[in-house]
Amino acid sequence: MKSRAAVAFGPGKPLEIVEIDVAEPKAKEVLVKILYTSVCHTDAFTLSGDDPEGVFPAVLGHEGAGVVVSVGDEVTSVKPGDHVIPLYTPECGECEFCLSGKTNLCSAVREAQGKGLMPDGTTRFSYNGDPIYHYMGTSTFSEYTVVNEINLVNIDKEAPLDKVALFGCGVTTGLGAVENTAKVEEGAVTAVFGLGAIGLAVIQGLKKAKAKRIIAVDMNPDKWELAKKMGATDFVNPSEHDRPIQEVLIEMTNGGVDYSFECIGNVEVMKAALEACHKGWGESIIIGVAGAGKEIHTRPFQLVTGRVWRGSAFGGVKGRTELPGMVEDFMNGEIDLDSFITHHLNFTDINEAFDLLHKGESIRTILTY
Ligand code: NAD
Ligand code: AHE
Ligand code: ZN
Repeated sequence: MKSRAAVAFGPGKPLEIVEIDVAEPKAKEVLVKILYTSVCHTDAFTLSGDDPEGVFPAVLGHEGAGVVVSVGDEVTSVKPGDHVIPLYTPECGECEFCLSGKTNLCSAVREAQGKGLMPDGTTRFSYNGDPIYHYMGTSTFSEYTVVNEINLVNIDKEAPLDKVALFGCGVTTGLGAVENTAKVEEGAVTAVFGLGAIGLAVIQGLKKAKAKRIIAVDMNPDKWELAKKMGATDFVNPSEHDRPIQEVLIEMTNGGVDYSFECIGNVEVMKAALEACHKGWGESIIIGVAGAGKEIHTRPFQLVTGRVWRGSAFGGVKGRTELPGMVEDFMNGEIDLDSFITHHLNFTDINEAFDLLHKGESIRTILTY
């Protein structure tokens, strides 16, 4: 079938809205009509050419929601008409990773997914007869997309898809990093570096966990208002200090924070976030995605003396098992999604959504097909 899509033809180039061909779903695959998508910084990261797994031309996009159109053979968990959220972290429930009880990283289709391919080594997208790559197992920047059944969660039909699309990445990642990865306890002293959707969702999670202090760190003071609304108690702008920001935080907290979260993707900030942690027990969670060739560094003594570095992907959340519950929490008013939605645009204005994100003017733009 034909589908409107925003195609990334090459690194650093604006997306082009074109009509692509989308093939029928094969066995264990599903054709989904995406109704809403938003842009996460990771899409911008891959489009920039910094992603070692970035392949072009591709249909990017991994934060969206839609309706099942048709299913391939052997699909049992969804049917046409079901409302779904595509998951870049799938859940097969059968692989060594899924069965370990230790991680949400499913290995069933990860290798092909990282190459922009379906598990049979081919793509379902083409343009003028040439293949177009998939992205993160989701490709929500096409009105019709084909995904593996295990990359989909079936959700409550009553849930507003233009809001719960945010569970596809940003909000789930931030909330999960607090609850599953850091396991923050009541009364904790915390710092959050980077106040985009991820950092703000971390703040919302910290408020829920009853953290005593939530220090929000960002170079852009315009982010403070929303951070405060979400529950931040202090704001620090590194550009207003002429010494390492970790020193400022250690002084502010009488020895360092119990937990810090890096939500930017900057390896120098990752070092600062780790070193801002309290000796003996402070834990720093890396959420931000850093570009090809970048490496983290600190004196090993920082770890010898009890600080811990952890990473978090999709907030440690097992999407098919846990997202229906998070959707219900939103419906019951326990999770705020509305505050993240700063802009609405038509899908064809997707490059404007990228510009707003780059300029720091948006948190999330909901794009309507
Ligand atoms: P965003 O662009 O909306 O937010 C980033 C924020 O960081 C901005 O407010 C910006 O002003 C601030 N910032 C940039 N440089 C800074 C610095 N040196 N010091 C302080 N603040 C600085 O991005 P986002 O969509 O919230 O994504 C944030 C990061 O999280 C990205 O790296 C993204 O790729 C990553 N991410 C990771 C996961 C995961 O599962 N691990 C999931 C989603 C996003
Ligand atoms: N492709 C990159 C890594 C990208 C990355 O770290 N992705 C995060 C999700 S970002 C969502 O906005 C993630 O979940 N990673 C785990 C995984 O299996 O991809 C690279 O460096 O090659
Ligand atoms: Zn994302």
